[in-house]
Amino acid sequence: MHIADLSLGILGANGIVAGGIPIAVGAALSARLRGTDQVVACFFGDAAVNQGAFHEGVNLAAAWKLPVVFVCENNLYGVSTRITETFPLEKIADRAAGYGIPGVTVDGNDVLAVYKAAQEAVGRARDGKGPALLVGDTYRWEGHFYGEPGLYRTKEELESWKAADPIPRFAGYLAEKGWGAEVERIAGEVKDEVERAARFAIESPLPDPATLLDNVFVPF
Ligand SMILES: Cc1ncc(C[n+]2csc(CCOP(=O)(O)OP(=O)(O)O)c2C)c(N)n1
Ligand SMILES: [Mg+2]
Repeated sequence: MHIADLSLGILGANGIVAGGIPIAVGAALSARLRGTDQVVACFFGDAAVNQGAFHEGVNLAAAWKLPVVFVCENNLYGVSTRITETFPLEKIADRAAGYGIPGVTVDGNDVLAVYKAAQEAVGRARDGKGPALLVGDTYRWEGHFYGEPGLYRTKEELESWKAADPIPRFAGYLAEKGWGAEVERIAGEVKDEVERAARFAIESPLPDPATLLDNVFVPF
């Protein structure tokens, strides 16, 4: 969640549910003012769509036709609250009609379906036609936080979603197309890279406490 890398255009995240949405709209306005062809992809959970910041951000982006794609990962729960307890419509994507933008629901565990829907929404945004709301139906296997008892859902529900795991599903598709060896090669490379990164972290010295407040305050 809390990943940032400005060199890759990843502006970061924050712990405020829906807090990233107005920031994404600001980034899209910045792209417009700078005259670039950048499109902002803004990710949030199902809980975010009931926040005021969602309404304000999506509304302004729609009114100004800003280049932003709002991507909602709908995993049915905000922490332990099932979406049916807090959301009156059948589909989150139906909210888009209230802003006059396209709302698309996609199987979030189908890599190619997500890619295709994202490609369309990004192309539209880049053509100056404004934002879209893209909702991927998916699931979170683990708790919202570590050690969570998980009493709000059944074992059967969890198991049925594990069976729909997008990774083996896509790997199976690639293997059918004759790309099995390539998938294994990439998986091996990724495993090595993760192990190298973990070793680097373990072997690196702890940060100097004197740097604690670096990047927290703007120097005067
Ligand atoms: C404005 C705000 N209210 C409440 C919280 C406490 N809180 C943390 S996560 C969360 C719900 C997150 O739901 P969702 O985005 O669907 O994430 P998931 O539980 O699926 O991981 C809440 C209410 C918060 N971080 N920010
Ligand atoms: Mg959720």
